Amino acid sequence: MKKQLSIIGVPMDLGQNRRGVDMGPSAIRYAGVIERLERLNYIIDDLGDIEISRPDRKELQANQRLKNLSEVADGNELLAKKVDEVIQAGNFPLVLGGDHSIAIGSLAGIAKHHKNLGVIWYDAHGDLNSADTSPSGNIHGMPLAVNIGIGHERLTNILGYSPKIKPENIVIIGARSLDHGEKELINELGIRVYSMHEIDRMGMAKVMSEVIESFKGKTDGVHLSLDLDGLDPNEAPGVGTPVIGGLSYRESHLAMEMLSESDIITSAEFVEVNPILDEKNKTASLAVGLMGSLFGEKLK
Ligand code: HAR
Ligand code: MN
Ligand code: MN
Ligand code: MN
Repeated sequence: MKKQLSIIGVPMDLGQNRRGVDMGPSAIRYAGVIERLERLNYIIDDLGDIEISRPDRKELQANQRLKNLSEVADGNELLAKKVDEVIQAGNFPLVLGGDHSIAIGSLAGIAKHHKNLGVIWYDAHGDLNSADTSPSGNIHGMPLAVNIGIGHERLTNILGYSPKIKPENIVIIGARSLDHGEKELINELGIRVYSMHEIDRMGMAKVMSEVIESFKGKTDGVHLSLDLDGLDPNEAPGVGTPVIGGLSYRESHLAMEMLSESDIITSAEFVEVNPILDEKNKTASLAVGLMGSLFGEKLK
């Protein structure tokens, strides 16, 4: 792993309906992310937060099928440029959300530096909706689709190219809430999914060995997009769309340690931390714990 990390906060809450997730980056910083990673001898450059424009109150969610489209697109454009700069400077981008719509900008900035970027989508959801299939119109349920080139042109064409990633380079881990249209797309494109069912049967160690093995030699970088709602809401209550029956902290901790050992991860984002829905910053602290493991913290 590169030793220079650039942290980018994205106070985005317009990809979904519940306010408060825009405070995710502050909550994660408050939970001690910088100190935690500095202790592991990383050189941290905290670039602060991307500016997100606020829609007019009466304009808010004017387009019910793609809520806050122009603000979400603008914020992601800025994020994409920032991430691109970080990679050009030779640093590892660590993006803090914000709702999951920010994966549109992160991946736009990252994928242009790779021919075959692998993506690990750690999430209760598939985030494979488009305006046509979305039950909610919330863009945070769409970023993975956008990144494979499906969705509104304002979103798919950020930084002027599309698609960003190939379906065969994606692995979804922790899924337990997929919409009808998402399931169809998964089957049609053969996207690999380790749902809770497979994780229960196989165990996280086997799942991660398979994932890591499948990326080796095939991808030229792997992005980790970790949505905190992939974890069980008993342990990570501070998320906007909790789904029971999720991954435990232990399983997730093991997954991060195995990724750390494999040394395949080249960029990462942690999203959907909502401190207003949290209990004493528990979810942000858990996110920081997972970052510690991902970046090599281990009791020897
Ligand atoms: N699938 C539902 C939708 O499209 C819920 C999506 C919730 N998404 C996130 N990100 N929290 O994973 O509205
Ligand atoms: Mn998500
Ligand atoms: Mn989710
Ligand atoms: Mn451990």
